[in-house]
Amino acid sequence: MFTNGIGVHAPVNEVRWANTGDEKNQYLYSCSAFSFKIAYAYYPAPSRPDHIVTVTIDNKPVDSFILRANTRGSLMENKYSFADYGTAYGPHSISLKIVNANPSDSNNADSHINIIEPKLICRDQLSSFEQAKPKAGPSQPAPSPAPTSDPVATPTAVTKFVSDEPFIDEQNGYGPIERDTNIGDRAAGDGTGPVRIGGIAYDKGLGMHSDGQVSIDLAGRCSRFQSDVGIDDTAGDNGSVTFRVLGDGVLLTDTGTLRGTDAARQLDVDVATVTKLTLEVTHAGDNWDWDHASWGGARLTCAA
Ligand SMILES: [Ca+2]
Ligand SMILES: [Ca+2]
Repeated sequence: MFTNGIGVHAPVNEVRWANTGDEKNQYLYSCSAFSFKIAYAYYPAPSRPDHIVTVTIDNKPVDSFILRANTRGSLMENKYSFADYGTAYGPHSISLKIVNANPSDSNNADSHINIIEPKLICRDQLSSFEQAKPKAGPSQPAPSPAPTSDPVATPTAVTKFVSDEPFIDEQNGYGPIERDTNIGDRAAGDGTGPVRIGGIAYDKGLGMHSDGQVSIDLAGRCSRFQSDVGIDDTAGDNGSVTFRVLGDGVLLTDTGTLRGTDAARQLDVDVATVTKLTLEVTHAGDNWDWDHASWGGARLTCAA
């Protein structure tokens, strides 16, 4: 793990890591794989050209793909095992090169690109992503709504809180996603209290910020997803987001725009056939200011 992310800007930009022994650069030769996600910082951006991303290992291009201008980019993890490229003991250098695909285009105004969670898998080392552990929520003297009892749950069903589950991928617009607290500031774990929507605090939940997305593996064992959603009270009357729930990439529900002045919206989604559940927050088409997006009491009903 190098950093949580790196912002780059076309027309041409290259990020390179090498065996310098520098504090910021791990010794690559103790590592077995490299991964990253990449996405545009701003979306939509109608005047933007496509961009070409090239991955180079030991000065040899091993992959190249296009970041389509009319998308946010790929939120999937791109992973490269060094053994596949003849460097079983780790390479001397790796680099990511990002190039404006339209050389005659001099307007790079919308070409802000984020390299998200560039990550090394190394011996005796876990990435910070893998080290991320759920933490206990703050004690709450104020009354908080417990999850309502599930009328369709059978005696063999259990309630699982999303904030207690491992994330199989995640992206967040401002620092990492917070478990059981509001988003706070940019640092991890700096939430200022529980997620709170319309004056109601929730012991469990997720503090997110647009544009963000998190996925968990349901393994086909869960029947319902339920959550209250809204702009966190830490944003006051500011902010505007949409909350979306996707199952295996298919949109299941979309709240439309919710603003800081809106009450919490209750979601109750059938996920019986879903393997990969994705919770997404968008900036609702205006901007990212104060888009403190909270999932209050986000939970699943699953087979015991
Ligand atoms: Ca934070
Ligand atoms: Ca917004």
